[in-house]
Amino acid sequence: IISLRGCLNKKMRSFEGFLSTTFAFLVLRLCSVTCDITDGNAEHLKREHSLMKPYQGVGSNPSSQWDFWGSTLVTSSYVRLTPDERSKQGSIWNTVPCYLKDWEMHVQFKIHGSGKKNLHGDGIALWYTKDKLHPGPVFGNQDQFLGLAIFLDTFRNDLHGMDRSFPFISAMVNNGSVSYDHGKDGRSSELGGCSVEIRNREHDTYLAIRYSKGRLTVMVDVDDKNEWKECIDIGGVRLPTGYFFGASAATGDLSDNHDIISMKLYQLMVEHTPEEENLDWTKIEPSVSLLKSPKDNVDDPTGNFRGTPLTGWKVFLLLLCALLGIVVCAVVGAVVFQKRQERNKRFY
Ligand SMILES: [Ca+2]
Repeated sequence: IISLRGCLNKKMRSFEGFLSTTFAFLVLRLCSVTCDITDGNAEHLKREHSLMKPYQGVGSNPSSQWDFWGSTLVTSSYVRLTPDERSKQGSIWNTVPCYLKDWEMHVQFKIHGSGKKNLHGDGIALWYTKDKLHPGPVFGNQDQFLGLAIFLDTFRNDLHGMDRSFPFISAMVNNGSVSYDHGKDGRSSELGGCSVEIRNREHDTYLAIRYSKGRLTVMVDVDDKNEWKECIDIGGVRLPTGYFFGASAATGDLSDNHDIISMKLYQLMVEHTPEEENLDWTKIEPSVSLLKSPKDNVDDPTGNFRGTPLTGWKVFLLLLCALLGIVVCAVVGAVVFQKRQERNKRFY
């Protein structure tokens, strides 16, 4: 009985060990998902940069921190940038420049209309730019802007780009020199993106933009699961402080209701080195230090695309090289190990 109990105890202990390890793992997992994001942390919500129901004073009150233009209609439950009508453009802008170095913007939006599949457009753009209220051809805002744009493009203009489905979300950083190419859905200047079903959803749809320590992350929550899914995550992004947040939308021959329900800006508590702190962050020029810069994506005279994605056989070759490398390392390691063992034996 004693030995049986001992055995049981041992089993229980190992089970407990297993449980505690699993628990710790689960907590860590949960943390990596939730602790990563400020999610509704009211403490860090910046009201002067946030747009929330019932949008008190927006448009009518001179002291309002938001201003709008074009077809934009402010009701008590949504801000409609465009109605479901042809050739409309509208935008809404935060009039207070943002001097936070690290931030996260949560946008609740609703894109809906009577258009059937592929017969709707054009989408919403979210902005963090030097200028505000400058109407133009890029989803109702000016081209060759300075700053960051996130496009929620619902209409495929480029019939050659069938490798991706629409709606497509993409990011662009501009120092004022690059034009957004509507005909190619901005593909030549995009930094990353993903296809997401964001139109005519029954439930609430959200998008989050996080900018911290040069890293730009875009996440979406559109499946009514109350969880963020990563869409874009790139490093080496430089954006100044002192720019304005905004949202714009446009319709063309095809249309949709483009509604913003809320824009909530959270400050991220991130430490910077004294050198970083001493920099004048308002003087930073928007840029991205990728292997390929957005400009390098522009068609070159030979008609080829620089920085095209790796084709199948190139990926295969790379994988093969990696595999060979691993095999060589393993063999060398084994030989060295064996030699050492033999030497040890000789000493005895
Ligand atoms: Ca488009």
